[in-house]
Amino acid sequence: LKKVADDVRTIPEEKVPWFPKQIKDLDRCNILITKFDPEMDCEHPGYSDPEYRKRLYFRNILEIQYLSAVMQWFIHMVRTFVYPGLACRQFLDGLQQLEAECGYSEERIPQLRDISAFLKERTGFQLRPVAGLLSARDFLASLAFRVFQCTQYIRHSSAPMHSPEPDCCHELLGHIPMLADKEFAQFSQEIGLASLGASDEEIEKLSTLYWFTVEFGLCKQNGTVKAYGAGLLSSYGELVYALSNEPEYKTFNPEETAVQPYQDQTYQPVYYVSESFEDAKIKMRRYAANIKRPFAVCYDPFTCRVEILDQP
Ligand code: HBI
Ligand code: FE
Repeated sequence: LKKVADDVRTIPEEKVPWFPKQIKDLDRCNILITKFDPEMDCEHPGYSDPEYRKRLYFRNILEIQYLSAVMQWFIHMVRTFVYPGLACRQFLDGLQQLEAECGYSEERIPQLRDISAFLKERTGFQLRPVAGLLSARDFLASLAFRVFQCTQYIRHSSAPMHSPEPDCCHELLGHIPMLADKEFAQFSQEIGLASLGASDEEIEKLSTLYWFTVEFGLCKQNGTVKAYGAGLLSSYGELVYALSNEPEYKTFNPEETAVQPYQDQTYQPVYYVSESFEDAKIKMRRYAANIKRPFAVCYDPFTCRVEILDQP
C-alpha cells in the first residue's frame, strides 16, 4: 500500500491505495509493466530490433500495408459466413458501424482520434494512447471513467499471427467494436469502479475476471455459444478453437472465475460462458458489491468524477 487517498484519510485504521477521482487524475495512472516489454523479454519477437523497441505508431510503409491487409482480411471474414457464426451480435453490429461511420476499411487506417469521437457518441467511452502494458490497477482504474488505454503500435512483422503485448490489431479489431455497445460499456465501467482503492489481492481477482470476460468471454445467444472477448475476436485461430469442442467450458460465476489460473502464452484450456450479457452484468455487480472497502464509490457522469460515499 503506497499512498492513502486524501478523501478517505479520515477513516480510522484503514489504509486505502491512492486512486483517481477525476478523469485528469488518469495522467498519474501510467505505470507500465515490463512483462512482455520488447526491451526486457528476450522471447519478444521485437527484442533484437532496436527500432521496434521504440514502439512508434507505424515505422514504415510496410507496417501500414500490413495493417491494411489485416483489416482487409478481417472485414472480409466478418462479411462472409465465418464471423457471423462465431462472434456475438454486439461485435458484428459494432464492426458494421465502424465500417459505415468510422473509416474502418481496406483502404484506410482509422485514426485513434476519430474512433475515440465515434465511441464517445455511442457509449461515452474515450480512447487514450498508451505505450504498452499498464499495471492492472492503472488499466482498470481508467475503465471507471470510461477511458480505454489503447496501444497504437503494430506487432512485430516477424510474428504476424501473435503478439505477446496488446497492439493496434487487438485493440481495433477486438476491443473497439465491443466498446460501441452500451451494455458492454457499462459492464466494463463497473469492473473499473470496483477496482478503485481495492486491495492488491482484489485487483488480482478483478484482473482475472477481466481476463475471462472482456478478453476471453463467451456468452449464449439464441441458444448458441458466441464469443465476446477481444482476445478471441482479434485472433481467428483462438476464436475457432474456443468454439470447437476442444476446450473446457464452465459457467461464469465471479467467485469461482476470479481465482481460476490463466494462460497468457497459448490458447486457454478453460473458458467461462454466461447465459447472456445481462446475466454477466448482474453477477459481476453482485460480486463488486461484496468487495470490502471502507467506502463506496459513485460515478457522476456530468462532472466525470467519482464521488466517495462513506459506508453506513
Ligand atoms: N494494459 N495497455 C494495456 N492494455 C490491456 O489490455 C491491459 C493492460 N494492463 C493490464 C491488463 N490489460 C489486464 O491484464 C488486466 O490486468 C486488467
Ligand atoms: Fe485486450
